[in-house]
Amino acid sequence: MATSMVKLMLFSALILLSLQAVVSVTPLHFQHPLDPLTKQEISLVQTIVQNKYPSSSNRLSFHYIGLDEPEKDAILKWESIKPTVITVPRKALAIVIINSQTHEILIDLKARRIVSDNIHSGNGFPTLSVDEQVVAIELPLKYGPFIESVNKRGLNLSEVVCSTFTMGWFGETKDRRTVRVECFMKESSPNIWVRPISGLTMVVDLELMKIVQYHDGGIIPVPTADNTEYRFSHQNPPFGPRQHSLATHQPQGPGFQINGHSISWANWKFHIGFDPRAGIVISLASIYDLEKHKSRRVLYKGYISELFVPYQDPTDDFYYKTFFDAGEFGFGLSTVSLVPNRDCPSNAQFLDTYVHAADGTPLLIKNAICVFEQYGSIMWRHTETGIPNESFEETRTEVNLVVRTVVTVGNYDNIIDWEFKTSGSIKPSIALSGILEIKGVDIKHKSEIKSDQHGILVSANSIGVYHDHFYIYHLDLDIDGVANSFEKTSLKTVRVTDGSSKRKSYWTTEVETAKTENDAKIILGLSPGELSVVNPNKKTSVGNDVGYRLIPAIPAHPLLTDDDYPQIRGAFTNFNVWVTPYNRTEKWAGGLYVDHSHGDDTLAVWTKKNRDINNKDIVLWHVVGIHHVPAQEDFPIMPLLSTAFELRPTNFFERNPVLKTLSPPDVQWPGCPK
Ligand SMILES: *[C@@H]1O[C@H](CO)[C@@H](O)[C@H](O)[C@H]1NC(C)=O
Ligand SMILES: *[C@@H]1O[C@H](CO)[C@@H](O)[C@H](O)[C@H]1NC(C)=O
Ligand SMILES: *[C@@H]1O[C@H](CO)[C@@H](O)[C@H](O)[C@H]1NC(C)=O
Ligand SMILES: [Cu+2]
Repeated sequence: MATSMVKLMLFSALILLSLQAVVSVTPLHFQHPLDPLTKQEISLVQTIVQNKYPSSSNRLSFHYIGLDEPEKDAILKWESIKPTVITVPRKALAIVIINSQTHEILIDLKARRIVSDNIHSGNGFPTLSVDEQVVAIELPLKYGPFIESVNKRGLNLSEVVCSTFTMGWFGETKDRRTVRVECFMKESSPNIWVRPISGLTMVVDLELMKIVQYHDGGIIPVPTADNTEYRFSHQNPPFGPRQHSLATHQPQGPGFQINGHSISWANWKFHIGFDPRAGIVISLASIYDLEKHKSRRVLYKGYISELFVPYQDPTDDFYYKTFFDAGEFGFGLSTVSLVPNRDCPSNAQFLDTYVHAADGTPLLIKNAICVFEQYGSIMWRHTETGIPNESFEETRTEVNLVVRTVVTVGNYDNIIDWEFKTSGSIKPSIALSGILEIKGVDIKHKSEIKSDQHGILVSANSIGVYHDHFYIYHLDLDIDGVANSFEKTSLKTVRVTDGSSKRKSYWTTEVETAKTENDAKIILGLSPGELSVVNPNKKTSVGNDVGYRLIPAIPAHPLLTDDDYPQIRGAFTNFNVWVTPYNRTEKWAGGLYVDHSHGDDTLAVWTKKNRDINNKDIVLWHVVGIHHVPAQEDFPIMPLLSTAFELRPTNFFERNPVLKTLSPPDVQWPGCPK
């Protein structure tokens, strides 16, 4: 009886879950002005552009179709007056290559008309489309000189798989939309990335869609397929270690509600947007203050603006590998479906989303985002042993909310989490998995290495090339209001020289408020201190400015020289922290057109204006980096490597905001005696 009851409950929970999924894809809810474009809206963009530029007489491909975000003022007004009273413009931006020219087409979705249509004339090209890459990777298989190279190596052409790689920019003045194509051997293992056919240079012109440059630098053995398999169904025993199930059982159901793309959970409310380029976008995050009886804004908008991955091998095969994954390939376009029970725990709920194909057709990404609660550590505790005969303990369980997506760009998988804590912290984290980019070499053992191989021999004939992963977060914090300041609190040693203490030294703090952008360019390192965004117009009852502190990720600094082309393009990595005044168009830290970019539209360039940031609407940028010296454990597939930072309230609340929190009720497992 009890079990069938449980089954019934589970069954209805499943129905609820699937209903939730349906709700998320059909616009039954009231549309939020920050909601990602719907399937219908993407189709509308496609139709409007095709009507102006009929495909019978024009060659067009869509490289971006996304929400043209309303001005912040409009959103804030909408939010305060409530949705039914005020309408916010609903516009889409389409970046379309029409007859080899890049158009920025702004479309009013309500009026169903083109607002503006401008041709981009600066440097750089839009995000690549998946469709053109699919065509480009087929070209070598029909290209005589390549077939000859394959035959010369005794390889089977039917087992060759190719992939596209953006070319970067190395000072050329004449630019064409080109990509490099490299090929790999499939054969008995699907792990193509560790089996490159090295030594070939192939360049495809994407406008002409043909191979325009080819060079065979000589035969280098393709690494063996042995021990490169990672699919469970194709592996051989022994298996292990064994893992035991760990179900999260939520007898009262989930503690969060999803309404369209708006989430409410515990004391938090926020909106989940999605962009073909940025992927997941967290907006309008506010926390309810139990004492002030109101919701207080923390984050207006947060997302990953760019990911820069420069490889550190200067030779012909690799020098150009200086990727900008968000701008060149699109984090949204590269978002993959999450696997229930594996990528996200069994209590997760999923959101679907739409992106677009090169012809403008909407494409569904099922289970693109998951939301779930998980146990954290202890929220707070104390065991009191100091009161005679009255020892006791008070302890609170921490349950956090996680929003997760996975972005797979070629060989690498980026696990992107936004974790919310009831204590007021937001903890964004990045974790990497997937497969190393391997360079084939004629070396089977370390003892044969005579010169710098620019990486680590992770397997016979396989160099895992040195590289970095630099993510830059755009964090438009609005701490209890829009006007904020950026503060650096330095911890300084003070020497006692006047004999007033038995101590010879102590430390104290020194606070500086950044006046302009230059004051806020921070290289994190040895000098201890705290970085915070405060609202100088709002004070706590004892007079502190309300604020949020950045507890940064382990700092990573670029090692390339400032005059090196990739570093000019990726100059947003020059500092770990930057602050800019809010500007709706300054979204992409590496520039809007980052493929073949010249670095003339980066965060480093914008901030040269050294604008005023004191008591203004400001945006915090944080670079989260990983220097990757590969190791054998990263082969043939890499266990998660992660880094995180925290945005933590600092004098934002009057006291511990979870002082009166309720721990979750103890779980009585069905069928278990009490
Ligand atoms: C080449 O690969 C194809 C497809 O896997 C296979 O059918 C064929 O037998 C292979 N040819 C040789 C010569 O091994
Ligand atoms: C604590 O308990 C012990 C034993 O029950 C008793 O002897 C002692 O007087 C108590 N101390 C106080 C401060 O109450
Ligand atoms: C916003 O940023 C763009 C790009 O940096 C700049 O051209 C424009 O002048 C800025 N607008 C304002 C109001 O500062
Ligand atoms: Cu790496």
